[in-house]
Amino acid sequence: MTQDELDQLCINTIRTLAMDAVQKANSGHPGMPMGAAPMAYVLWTHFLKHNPTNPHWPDRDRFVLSAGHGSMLLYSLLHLTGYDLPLEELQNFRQWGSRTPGHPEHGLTSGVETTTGPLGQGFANGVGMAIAERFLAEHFNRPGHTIVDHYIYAIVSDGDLMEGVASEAASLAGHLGLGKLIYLYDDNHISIEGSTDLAFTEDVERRFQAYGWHVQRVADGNDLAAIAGAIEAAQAVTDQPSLIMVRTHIAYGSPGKQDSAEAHGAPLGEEEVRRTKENLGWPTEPPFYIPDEVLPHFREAVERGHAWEAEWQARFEAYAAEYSQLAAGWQTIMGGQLPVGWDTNLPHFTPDDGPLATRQVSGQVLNAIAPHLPTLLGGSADLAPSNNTLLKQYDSLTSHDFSGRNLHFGVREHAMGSIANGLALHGGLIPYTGTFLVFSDYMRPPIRLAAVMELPVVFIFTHDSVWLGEDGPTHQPIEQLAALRAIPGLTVLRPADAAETVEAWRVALTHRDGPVALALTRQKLPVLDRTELASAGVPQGAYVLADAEGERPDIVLIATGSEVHLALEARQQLAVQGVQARVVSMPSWELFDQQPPTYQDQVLPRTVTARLAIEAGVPQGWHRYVGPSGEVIGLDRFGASAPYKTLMEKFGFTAENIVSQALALLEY
Ligand SMILES: Cc1ncc(C[n+]2csc(CCOP(=O)(O)OP(=O)(O)O)c2C)c(N)n1
Repeated sequence: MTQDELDQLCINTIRTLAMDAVQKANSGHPGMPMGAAPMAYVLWTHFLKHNPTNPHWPDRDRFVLSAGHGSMLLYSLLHLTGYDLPLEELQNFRQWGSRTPGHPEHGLTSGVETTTGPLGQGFANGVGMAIAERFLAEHFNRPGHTIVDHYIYAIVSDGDLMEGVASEAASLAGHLGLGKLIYLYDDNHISIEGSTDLAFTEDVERRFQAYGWHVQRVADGNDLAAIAGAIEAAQAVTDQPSLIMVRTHIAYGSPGKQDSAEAHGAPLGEEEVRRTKENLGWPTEPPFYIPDEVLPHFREAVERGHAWEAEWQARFEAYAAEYSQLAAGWQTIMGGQLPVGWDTNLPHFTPDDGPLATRQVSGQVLNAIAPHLPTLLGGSADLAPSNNTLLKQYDSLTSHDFSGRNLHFGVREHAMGSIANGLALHGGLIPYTGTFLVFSDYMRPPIRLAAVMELPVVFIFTHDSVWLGEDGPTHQPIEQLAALRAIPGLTVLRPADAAETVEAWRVALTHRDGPVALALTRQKLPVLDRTELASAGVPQGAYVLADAEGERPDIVLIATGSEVHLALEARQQLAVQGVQARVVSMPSWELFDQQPPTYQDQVLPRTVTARLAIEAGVPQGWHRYVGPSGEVIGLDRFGASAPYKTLMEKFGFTAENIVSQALALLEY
């Protein structure tokens, strides 16, 4: 058999596995894998530096299937090249408990670098991975010792390129000159509704050139030599990301469905599968047929992978011999651990420090921990001075200097979230982002995906309530806290003062199996006197900050963030009237929900049914804590443009109103 024949056999194996799996599942997307199989084959057999038996080898190339609906392409490649994904898993495509879900899921299937499916996300994740690669190379490589040196490849589709998040990410990638980023564009002219002529007629080539990308075209997606040549040329360009536009045909080989949107998201049909196999010169039976010559050829990846990793390991040992501290640091961070002593310089605050906005405290914490966490990397979507996200002792990360620790995302919240996910996915970095809480809506998709993937990303949100004041309703979050709390697996923290903010950061950094959102104030708040009040019980999610005098509280006031101070004031006023109130500060619902029932009952005793929650946001969800006899002081309307103290008066966020509502609850 000639090499050409073997290549065709391998490519058609990918195609037919995709067709058969989708047909058997009676659901899925056969067309994309069939069209993109040749480019994937070239990339995976000639270029991708990976080790199928150790998918976590840190210096592997990353491969992102941004067009996640074509998941069978990836599953075929993983199986064929020798990852832990037996053929039975492909035969169980999209079934309960399989490792071949409809869209690739990071953490479930070995070799899947990121969860994709929501178009555009993988594109932007890859940009984060490429930033991570350059940053780590800059921080860890030493002359004669290269331990970080890999590419980030992706296959992206029309849908990916149509999504705004890809534009944001592409723009930043071009700006930063991410030369290790090489994307193959499955330019098949078809999306779900039909031809891309319906809605996508821009000049992609010139668009990406304008972003600063190196762009090439491959006229025939079956021309393996042209694809290989383009990848080589892309590798040779080290100061620009690369887009290789590969003209492909959806459902290539299918007599009835090639170039048709019908092949996008439905099985070809038994008859069409048979005709396609015949057309490709393939036996029509059995399904999931892998010719004898094919597997050994693909499985050469295993040997190659071993050799690559062994060679890297030897390099790492030489590096460790010369730079033992760096090597130890590398192992700590790549293991996802925090260096010992990372928290030694965490600041401590007392009321003598005067009033402080929690965003200010957050900035101080970041600056205190940054020297101990050399791979803490983040920034803001052009709001660093407001979000207090700047690491003051460090430079900006620029296209010329990747040692910088301040990442300027530009006004690109959506890509910021997805890039931060990419930083986390790459490994070795502790990513954080910053913007106003109201704009969390602009980055909700990556926050959700960070939660789906259980990624340790810290999302900083300042200006966390209507009390940001004069900017008015467009900038004042109302429903955002509730919306974030609705995301499973996301831990939302809204600290009430400096001490709670420090502890919130401690939680954020030690919480390694999911994202954390910090909601921080614009306005200054007094530092609570912890000699009189309880210490900040942030890890428990809620704690008794100030208890009622006597045995049992008449009422429990539950508040978060800035409203805790109002609750404390109300407690004192109630005491004058003979009502014993307990104040519970509740920085995090999620953490409180994880406490044992005994603790929950200590904080919110079942026997005390008079409960009043106070939070400057929609009341949605609070009833589970205040119960049927409780009440919520919240905001069921958008805000208004005015000084925040006026707004507090107008919206009833005063100690006096809390007192009168409390008394009403107690039917005084
Ligand atoms: C954010 C998002 N919107 C919508 C979809 C649904 N969807 C899946 S694939 C697709 C477009 C398909 O076109 P293309 O990207 O060209 O893939 P191909 O048809 O070539 O397989 C759409 C709209 C999605 N997955 N993600």
